Amino acid sequence: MREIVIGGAQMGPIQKAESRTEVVARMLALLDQAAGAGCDLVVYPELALTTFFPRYWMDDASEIDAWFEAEMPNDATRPLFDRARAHGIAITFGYAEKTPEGRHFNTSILTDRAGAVVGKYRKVHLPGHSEYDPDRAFQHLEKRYFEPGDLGFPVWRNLDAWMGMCICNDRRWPEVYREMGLQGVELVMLGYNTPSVNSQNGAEGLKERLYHSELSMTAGAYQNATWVVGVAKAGDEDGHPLMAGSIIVDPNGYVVARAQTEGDELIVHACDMDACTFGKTTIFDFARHRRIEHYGRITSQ
Ligand code: CDT
Repeated sequence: MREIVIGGAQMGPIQKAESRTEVVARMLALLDQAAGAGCDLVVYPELALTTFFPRYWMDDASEIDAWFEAEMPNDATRPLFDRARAHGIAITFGYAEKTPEGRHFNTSILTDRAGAVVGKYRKVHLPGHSEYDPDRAFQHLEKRYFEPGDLGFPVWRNLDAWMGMCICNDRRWPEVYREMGLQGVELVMLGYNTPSVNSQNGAEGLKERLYHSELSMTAGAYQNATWVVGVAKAGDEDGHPLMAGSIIVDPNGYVVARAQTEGDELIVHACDMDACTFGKTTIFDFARHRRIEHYGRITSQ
């Protein structure tokens, strides 16, 4: 049995005025709790270091860049890497990345137990819009502040398992799981910031938002015989509610751990990576059963 005890570190709201240092202190508290629970790996949300700033219209480059990290780790996040190394816990978290060339990505990284970065992913599916939209109840300007990711969907060997990452809206796209599934992924980790209401359809309630999130992750898990860990940043950020619903999903598509609150909350499950083997060698043995001659439209349109 290849068991990895995974902690999903859901985070409650981060207000606009909250500093990186204050946020990292909360992440450290969750990490210590995870160490106490015997975790080997902790998954934090998308854009874990700040409020979900794409809801704010900005035009000034320096105002925008203030939300981005030019290096990782940096002074604010080094304590997180140091504490993770001290506990021997691998971590993954999301942040806004500004490259040395001045490019902007919605990024997540993965470390090993020694705190070394072993993987980086840049969000491919950027929802929302790039210009101010007066018809929306609130803005979702990811297409303004980020470029689509340029790294594809790699997987990495870490903690004796094949691990991959995606970010928030990516979780709704079956191609994302399949790209990693074709590389034998056993654990997909993702964070999200999902508004509790649809900015373009006020009738769509929280119940439906939570259902679609869970449906996407449970289907991705089952159809690729992989564990999926989805972790929210939730709660009310300066009057803007984000939904919770963090879950750990097994390779049969069953939810085995679920957050109960919209605050900082750790969910934990001992995940056996060998539980992926049955699905990968039977119904979802891709090499034997896929019929790619009929899938041309998926990449040509
Ligand atoms: N952060 C993120 O990708 N959120 C989206 C909201 C979509 S509404 C524009 C999500 O898919 O959850």
